[in-house]
Amino acid sequence: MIKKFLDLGMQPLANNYLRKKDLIKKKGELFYHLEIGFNSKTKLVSILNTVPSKKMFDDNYPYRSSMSKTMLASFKKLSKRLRDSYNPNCILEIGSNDGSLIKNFSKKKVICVEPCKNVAKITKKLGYKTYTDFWDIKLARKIKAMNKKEIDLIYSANTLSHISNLNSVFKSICHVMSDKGILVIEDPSLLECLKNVSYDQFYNEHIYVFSLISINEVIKKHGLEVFDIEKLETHGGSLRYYIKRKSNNKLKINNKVKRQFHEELKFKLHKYSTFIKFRKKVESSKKDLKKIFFDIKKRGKKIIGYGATAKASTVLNYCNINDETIDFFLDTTPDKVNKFMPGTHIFIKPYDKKILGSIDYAFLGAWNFKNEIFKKEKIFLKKGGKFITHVRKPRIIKRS
Ligand code: JHZ
Ligand code: SAH
Repeated sequence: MIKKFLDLGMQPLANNYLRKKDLIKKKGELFYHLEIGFNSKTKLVSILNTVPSKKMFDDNYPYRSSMSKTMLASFKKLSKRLRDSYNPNCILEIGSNDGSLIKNFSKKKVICVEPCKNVAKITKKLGYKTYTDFWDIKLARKIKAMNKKEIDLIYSANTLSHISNLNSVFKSICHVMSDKGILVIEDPSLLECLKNVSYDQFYNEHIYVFSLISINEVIKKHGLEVFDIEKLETHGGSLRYYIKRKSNNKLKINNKVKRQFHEELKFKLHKYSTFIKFRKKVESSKKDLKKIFFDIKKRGKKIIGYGATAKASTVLNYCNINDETIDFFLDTTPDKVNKFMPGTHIFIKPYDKKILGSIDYAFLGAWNFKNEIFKKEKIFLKKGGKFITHVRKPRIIKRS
C-alpha cells in the first residue's frame, strides 16, 4: 500500500554531529537509505526505513528550540492564545525539549515529556515536572496514575511526526486527556513542503510529513477530530491542528478546517501522481544547486554554511557537497559547535559576526529562519555578502 516516490540516497543520522575522534573511527557513522513513500489508504507520506528512536534521541541530543527568536516568539504567542481561549488547568507537553513553550506557563500547571536526558535536565532545573521517557501507553498510564489533576490541554510541536507508531501515540493521548480536553499539535505542512520543494523536510527524525487529510485519517480511528487550524510560517510552513473528541459538541469545526481540506484536495495531496511530479522537481533542484556551487567555486570565492541544521545535512548529502565546497558552518547551538556535520564532515564553528566579514557566500542551512537571519545579517548583505538557498528554487540572494 505504501508506494515509494523519492530516493534521497544513503544518509547519516541528521543530528549526529561528530567529534574529531569520531572521524578517526573507521565504522563510526551510521548511514541508512532515505526513501520516501505515499500510503494510498491513509494518505500518509513517510520515510520507508526508520531508525529506532533510541538511536536518534539519546542523551547527547543537540537540538535546542530556543536558538531561534522566531520560535520563542511563536511559542509565546501561542501560550497567550491557549490561556485566553481554554484557560487550562493542567498542560502536558510531549517533546518539550528545552522548555521554550512551557516557560510561558506556571510550574504548577505543567507536565513535560522529553526522552533525551541532557535536554530534559533543562526543564527539570527550571522546576518543571519532567518525565525522561518516550511517549507511549506505559508512560500515559503512569502519568494518569500519578497526576491528581485532569489533563485538559496536550501540546506537541515537531514531535509526533518523529514517532512511527501513530496509533500508539493517539491511543496514549486519549488515555490521559479529559473528555473536554484539547490536543494541539504542530508540524511542517506537506502542502508547503511540496510547494517549496523543500525535500530536506525528509530525514531520519521526520518519519512523517503530515497533511490535514492524513492527520484526519489517523485520528478519526481514535474518536478525535480537527476543529480549528492555523497556518504558521515556522519551519518553512507548518500547520497547527486543534483537536477535540468527537463527543465534545461544545466546540464546532470551523471554516478554516474546511478551507485547508479544500486547498489540499485541489493540490491533489491524496494522489500518488502529485508526488511523482514532486520527485522531478527535487531532481532538478539538485542539479541547479550543484551548478550554483560549482560556478561560485570556479570563480575562487569562499562559501560557508549558515545554520547547521538537520535539513542542511539532508541537502548536502543528497547533492554530494562536502568541505571542498563549503569551508565550514556557523551555528549558535552549544552542542553542535566545534563538531562536524554528519556525512559531509564539514566543520561547525561557533557563530561569530566578525567571521562573516571575510565571506563571499553563505549557504542558508536554516532557510526557515530567513527573515530572522537577514535582519541579523544586514551588514553582511550591505557589504556585498550573498546567501545561497535551495528554497523554493536554488538561487543566490543579494541585498534587495
Ligand atoms: P532548525 C530540528 O531540525 C530537528 P533542524 C527536529 N527534527 C525538528 O523537527 C526541528 O528541529 C524542529 C541555528 N541558527 O530549527 C540554530 C543559527 O545558528 O531549522 C540551529 O542549529 N543562527 C527536531 O536542525 C539551526 O540554525 C540563527 O540566527 O533542521 C536551526 O535549526 C538561527 C535563527 C538559527 O532545525
Ligand atoms: N517541541 C519542540 C522540540 C522539537 S524537537 C519544538 O517544537 O521546538 C523534537 C523533540 O521531541 C526532541 O526534544 C526529542 O527528544 C523529542 N522526542 C522525540 N521522540 C519522542 C517521543 N517518542 N516521545 C516524546 N518526545 C520525543
